[in-house]
Amino acid sequence: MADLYIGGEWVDARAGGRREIRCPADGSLVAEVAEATAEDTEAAIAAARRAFDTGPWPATPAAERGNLLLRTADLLDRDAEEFARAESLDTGKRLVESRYDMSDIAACLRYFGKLAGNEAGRVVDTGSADSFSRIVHEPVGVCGLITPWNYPLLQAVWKIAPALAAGNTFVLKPSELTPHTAILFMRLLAEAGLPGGVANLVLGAGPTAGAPLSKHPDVDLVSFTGGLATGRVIAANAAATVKKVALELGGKNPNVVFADADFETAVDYALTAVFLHSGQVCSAGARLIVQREWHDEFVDELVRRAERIRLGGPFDENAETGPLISAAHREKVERYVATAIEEGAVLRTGGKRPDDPALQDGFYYLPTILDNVQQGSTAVVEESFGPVLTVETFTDEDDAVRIANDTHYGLAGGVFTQDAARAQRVANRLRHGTVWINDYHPYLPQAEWGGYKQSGFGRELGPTGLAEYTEVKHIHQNLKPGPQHWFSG
Ligand code: TXE
Repeated sequence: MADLYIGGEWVDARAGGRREIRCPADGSLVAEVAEATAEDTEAAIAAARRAFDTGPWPATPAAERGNLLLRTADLLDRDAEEFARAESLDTGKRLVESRYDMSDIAACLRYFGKLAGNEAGRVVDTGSADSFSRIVHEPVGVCGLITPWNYPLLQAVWKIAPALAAGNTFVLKPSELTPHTAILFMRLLAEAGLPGGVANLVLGAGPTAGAPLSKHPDVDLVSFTGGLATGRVIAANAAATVKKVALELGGKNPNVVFADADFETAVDYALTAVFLHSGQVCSAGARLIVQREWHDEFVDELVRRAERIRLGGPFDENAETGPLISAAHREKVERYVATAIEEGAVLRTGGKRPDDPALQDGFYYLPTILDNVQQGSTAVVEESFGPVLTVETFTDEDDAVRIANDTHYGLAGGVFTQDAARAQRVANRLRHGTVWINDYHPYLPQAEWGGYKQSGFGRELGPTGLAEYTEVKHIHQNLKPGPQHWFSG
């Protein structure tokens, strides 16, 4: 089936490549999709360039662009179940979580749909009645959007919605592991009335189908969510043509628990923070940093509860979390745990694949807790991106902040305490882009999302998220034009 979307047409990969998509929960074949090469991506870039340079979209009034996003949100609500099932088959995540994702996506479309018409620009005070200056926001141009497999459509729409609201055209390359909701979403955009060539979709591997989006001179902006190593490659590629770059590169997110927190609440959130979607969340609270006097009791309780987490496939209603995305990813998590143990971590639970015969065909890994990890060790420095919690302890507030900030990442973190002043002090001192107090993981489309340090740069969501996709132009008008006579002759 032709499932690359280029210039408003569904086409096959020019070289005829195909890729099997298999469900990580049981290895079953979901579908075969086109595998693009760089040539296909270049054709998609050319289509996006034409649509930007000569098409109607960039000059469409912002409120109309916003209305298109609002219509798309309504269409997504209509088809939410089909989308959720497709997302679950590709990712292996529980259907109930995919349904949440779809409603978050519709909320994001509505947020940017409404924001689109509010980009008013401003008048600049020139201090003179003889001139008039104003600032306007314009689209950047052709955007290359590269997204990962953990929240496939959500992460794509965090980029697509502001890009379209601002009047850009784009080429999306979703993860090669999870292409289906991107295909379905292109159909919705077309149904909502988006002109051909504004939205383009290529599918396939990063180094082949994805790389032109960070290199090609006709791409003006590249926005990437994924791993740190790939982010560095993309930023380096983009430097050659000085593209605008936005990167979200995950985190090694601290969850700081003070001994004055509500015990039950803190335990419960500590579990959700790290084991939601088996840890495959960029903001996963994978580093528990707990006050020393609570350590033993708190970790014992976490272990007890982690051992009761039920694993299962997307349509198993008893399952509480699902598999990892691929065999290769599970091997990465296994290597991470083995290295942590070699470096002195104490394995308190998990650390292996489940024995349940029903789970043997999927890429499952047991919820794992590693105690006594040392600052600077691999377990504390590197993302596992799996269901693995590491435990560190602290003595006082300064110690907690120092440990929580001791990472080259800076995406998100949590603080649990019943002392309101302490909560604010610690939140202010954490060098992480989002801090949750007595909470973990809530997501608001109207609040900026992005990382400090090597978690990336540029912001998604919120008004700044829209600003990432605009250029700012200053238009200055002389209201009393006439010769200036700078030069005597
Ligand atoms: O990610 P990649 P991978 C982290 C997590 C994970 C690690 C590696 O720690 O274990 O990254 O995961 C495309 N030019 N995160 O290998 O490579 C690729 O096809 C252009 C955190 O799956 O970053 C896919 O579409 N594109 C993260 C996308 O980049 C390229 C979510 C992400 O893949 C490319 C996922 C290239 N040269 C993993 N190489 C988060 N921030 O949430 C790859 N790609």
